[in-house]
Amino acid sequence: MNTITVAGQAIPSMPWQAKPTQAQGPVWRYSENPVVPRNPAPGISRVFNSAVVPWEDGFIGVFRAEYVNGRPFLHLGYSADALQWKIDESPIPMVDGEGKDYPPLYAYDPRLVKIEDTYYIIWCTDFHGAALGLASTQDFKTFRRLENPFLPFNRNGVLFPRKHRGRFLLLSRPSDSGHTPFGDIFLSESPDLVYWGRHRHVMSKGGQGWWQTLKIGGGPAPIETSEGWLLIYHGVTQTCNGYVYSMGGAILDLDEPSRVLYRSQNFLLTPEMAYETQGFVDNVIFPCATLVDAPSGRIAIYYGAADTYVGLAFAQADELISYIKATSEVVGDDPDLGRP
Ligand code: BMA
Repeated sequence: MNTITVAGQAIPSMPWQAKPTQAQGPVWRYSENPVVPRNPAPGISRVFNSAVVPWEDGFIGVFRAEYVNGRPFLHLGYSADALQWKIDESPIPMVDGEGKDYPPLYAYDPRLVKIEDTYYIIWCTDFHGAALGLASTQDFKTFRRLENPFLPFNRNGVLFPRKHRGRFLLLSRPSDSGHTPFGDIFLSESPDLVYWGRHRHVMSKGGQGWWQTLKIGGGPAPIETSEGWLLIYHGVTQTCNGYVYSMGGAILDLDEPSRVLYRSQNFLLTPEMAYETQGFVDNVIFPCATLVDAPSGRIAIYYGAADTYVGLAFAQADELISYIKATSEVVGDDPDLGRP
């Protein structure tokens, strides 16, 4: 009997394919991947690591668009079916609190989440080094930048989809100025999206799973379920040919989300297909968004592939959660509150 329930809205029109019989593990790829190919709009050479949400009669997304000069910015994309995307040719116009233009110097790895009646974009921006940028919109026309949550260096921010005890929750991975030779996931909270504190350690890299020995980072916004917050994340290992980015899964306590209840020691998806193993950066799977149909528990996972494409994968919430529990290995003080 299915006793695992998922919070949130029904999205019956979201993409879905049944699990192929030969699929291994609880996550399987969309057969027509990638969903965003190379050169998807004039001046844009690659789109990857991007986030989508339901919007009006269809879907809208914030896409990491790498220009023909190699610099990344955020562009909106529109779709009726969340599979065929039309990417805007101009970047998202950001303004400050007074309505004046306030464009980021660069922008990458966006996450997009709706909290109450507002959509928030969090991304990696420049602030004397890589830092988290934050902006809000209610209509996908006006995008107001808010204060950057943290000092540099921090490139990986993920907001929870609802307030917890009246506060916004943010997962992030503080780092150094380089390509992060270390990295655990931390949790911070804020009453107003300006002041952040009560920092807690959530998850360590490492454990038996060698695929996540170098660093880990949050992926899509956590999904609220009866078993806890389902967190899809990325883990990185270092090989003699460079880094390999895979997808992992964990379940955080609903009341105390800095506690890890379960965490699969196995990756959920690792680079295998040509669009994941060959691209601008080979061997990267970087999940940034999900669409979740709460009544059926269907999950569509959008991930960047090889820093070149947007890929799509599917999972069924109860199967995924059961797998994470069955293969769980919590690492170090993962199960603790993570207080300083
Ligand atoms: C990370 C980020 C991601 C990128 C990944 C692999 O540090 O910069 O944007 O997908 O590296 O290159």
